[in-house]
Amino acid sequence: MAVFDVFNGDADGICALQQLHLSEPRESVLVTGVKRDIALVQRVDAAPGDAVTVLDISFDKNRAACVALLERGVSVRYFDHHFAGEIPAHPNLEVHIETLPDKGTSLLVDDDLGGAHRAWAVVGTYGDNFDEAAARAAAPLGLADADLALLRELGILINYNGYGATVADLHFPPAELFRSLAPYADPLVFAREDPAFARLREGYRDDMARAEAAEIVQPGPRHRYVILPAEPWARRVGGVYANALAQAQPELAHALLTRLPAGGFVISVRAPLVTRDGADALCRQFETGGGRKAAAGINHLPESALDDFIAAFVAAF
Ligand SMILES: [Mn+2]
Repeated sequence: MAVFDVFNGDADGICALQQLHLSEPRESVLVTGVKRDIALVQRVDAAPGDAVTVLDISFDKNRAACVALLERGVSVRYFDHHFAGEIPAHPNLEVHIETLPDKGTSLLVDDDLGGAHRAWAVVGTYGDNFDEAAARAAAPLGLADADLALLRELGILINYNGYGATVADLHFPPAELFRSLAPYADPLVFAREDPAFARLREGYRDDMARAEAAEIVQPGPRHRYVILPAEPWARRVGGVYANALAQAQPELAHALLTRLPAGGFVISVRAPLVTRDGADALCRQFETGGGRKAAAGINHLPESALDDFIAAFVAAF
């Protein structure tokens, strides 16, 4: 019988899997990708009797592939906190899905394991930006402030490693990063001793420094945007830098435009943090736009539509 572990390549996905492997050490086939690569179950080549665990990717986006596995006689165990839609009842499907605003997959796995590897759940929860939930989960561990801060930094760095257009953009392919973490029962030891941590910390600092050197344009009274080049560092750091800009100027709306290798832009929009509204409505005006009220994006804006986008951005906020 073969075992497959399918997981989002961000911190929440990796730390969810880390907890399961520490509890049930096993050989498995790892199926993962960049953070936004979420249609992963369709890549699983399982046979009748095999077992598949899926972590931190929307059931809605993987329903058809899961049903196909179940019909083939494969058992599926699913942990996630994104929109799920309808979940079929099947004797070989075990589901742990909750869609609370501050509970990620690492905490769902932590529930199932009775808190056995809590420190890793805390790392994954910080990675998903659920700072208060992470601090609450960490309270029983009685950590010193500096150690809690190190768990938070580790979560941010593993999350940062997941951003890129393809795995080639990343410092570490997510499966490789997982294998680096796997021997460590204590994430603090990983952070202090493993060279992968130092490399992520340096990469993060370098990428942020390059982003901060790019010109910030102010096309309106409440509007700032930045254009980044078609380089791997820009694709890695864009989402993190957009959040940093928004936090530094909470009254302002922000747009981060990253040039695509084939021309045009991929865009991240952050509504002013004081209102957290309007980003989705702006982005939906463009063909490949979508997202949430506070944070939305456009997957491909042609170069010729740049002026239209800036005008719509100024009109929207
Ligand atoms: Mn998550």
